[in-house]
Amino acid sequence: DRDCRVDTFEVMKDFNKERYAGVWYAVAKKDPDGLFLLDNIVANFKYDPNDKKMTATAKGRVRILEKLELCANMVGTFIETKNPAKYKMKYHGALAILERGLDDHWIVDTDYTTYAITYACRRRNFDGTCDDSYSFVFSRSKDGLPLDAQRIVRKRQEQLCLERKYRSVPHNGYCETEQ
Ligand code: DAO
Repeated sequence: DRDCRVDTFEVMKDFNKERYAGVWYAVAKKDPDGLFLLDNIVANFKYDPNDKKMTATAKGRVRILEKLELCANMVGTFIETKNPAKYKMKYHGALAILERGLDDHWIVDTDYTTYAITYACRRRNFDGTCDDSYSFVFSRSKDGLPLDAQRIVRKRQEQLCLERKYRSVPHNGYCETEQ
C-alpha cells in the first residue's frame, strides 16, 4: 500500500541549485488551507556562487484579507538542511500587508530544463501524514508541460498522496503590466 507519511516521501537526488536557477512558471498547484497565490505565478530562482545560497523572487496574483486580489512581489530565501533537496523557505512580500512565513520547500523532482515539482507540508497529523500541504508544478515554459513530463509529474503527485488535488494555474498576463 501507498505510504503517505511525509518523512517517507522521496525528493530529488543530488539537487543542483545552479542548474535549477532561472525562471519557472507555475502551471499547476495544490493549494494549502487559506490559499494565497492564485494564478500568473512566476518564480525566478537565483544562485549566488559567492555564498552558494539560493534565493527566489516570485510574482503572482494573490488573495489577501479574504477578498482583495492583487499582484504581489514575493521574496524567498532558502535555508539548507541535511538533505540538499529539502529547504526551509523564509518568505515575505514587498508590501507589509502580504503574507510572510517559514515553510518547508522540498524539490521533489526536476529535470532542470522542463519541469519541477515542489512540496511543502505546513502541519502534520499524529500519524505522520500531512494535514495542510501545498505543491507547485513548475514549467520552464508558460505554455505548459510536454506529455512525457506530464506523465512523470502525475506519478510524483501520486507519491505525494495528492493526486487529483491540483488545479491548473492560468497565465493571462494579469501581473505583467505595472499596476
Ligand atoms: O500560495 O497559498 C500559497 C502558499 C505559497 C506561499 C509562499 C509564497 C512565497 C513564494 C516565494 C518564492 C517562491 C517560490
